[in-house]
Amino acid sequence: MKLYYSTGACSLSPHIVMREAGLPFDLVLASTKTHKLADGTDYYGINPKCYVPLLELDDGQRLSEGPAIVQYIADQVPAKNLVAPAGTMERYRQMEWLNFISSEVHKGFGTLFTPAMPDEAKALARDRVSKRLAWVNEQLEGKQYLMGDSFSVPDAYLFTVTNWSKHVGVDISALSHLGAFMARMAGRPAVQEALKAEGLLK
Ligand SMILES: N[C@@H](CCC(=O)N[C@@H](CS)C(=O)NCC(=O)O)C(=O)O
Repeated sequence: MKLYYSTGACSLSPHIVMREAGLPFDLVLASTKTHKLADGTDYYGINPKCYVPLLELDDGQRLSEGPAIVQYIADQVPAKNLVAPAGTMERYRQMEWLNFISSEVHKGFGTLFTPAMPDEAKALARDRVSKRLAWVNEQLEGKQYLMGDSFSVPDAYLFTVTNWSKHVGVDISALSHLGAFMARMAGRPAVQEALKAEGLLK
């Protein structure tokens, strides 16, 4: 499989899950700034949605949308329990988290990363993201990961988006459970490998 990513972008989430899964894959840089691959190919021709992540399967099919991609990857290695079996309540809880992180947190951060966005809109987005993260912080009380004691795919996504806080002035220093979660995630070998591969960690 081939995973198209941009450094530190939301594609870090499927990148982490790939490494947690231990599956072989090629990591292909498709910078959101240039949208060119290393060989000059225009990435927009590969993904007309014009964003990362994109997963290319061995049969050539292409799957987009981070929440779908992480579930697909995790479903390839059921023994690793990266996602609950389809049809179980636990799986719906994980989908509930993935959707929440996507629509309520990820896209709020998106506004903050948009240079042309007026400061007033950014202030509103910062406030909203902070509220959402404060709620997540409460949910993490007494838990190691979003689903309890073990890692599952929404954790990779939460780690990825929360990691943006420091770049856009979202202060999470008072959110101790979220802070502990971030430290726990950062200590996972798969997360360290993914960060190193993207040049985000020495
Ligand atoms: N709905 C998509 C959104 C992906 C997305 O927002 N990707 C951003 C990086 S975090 C991107 O590639 N943006 C490039 C651009 O908008 O030009 C998903 O969940 O996978």
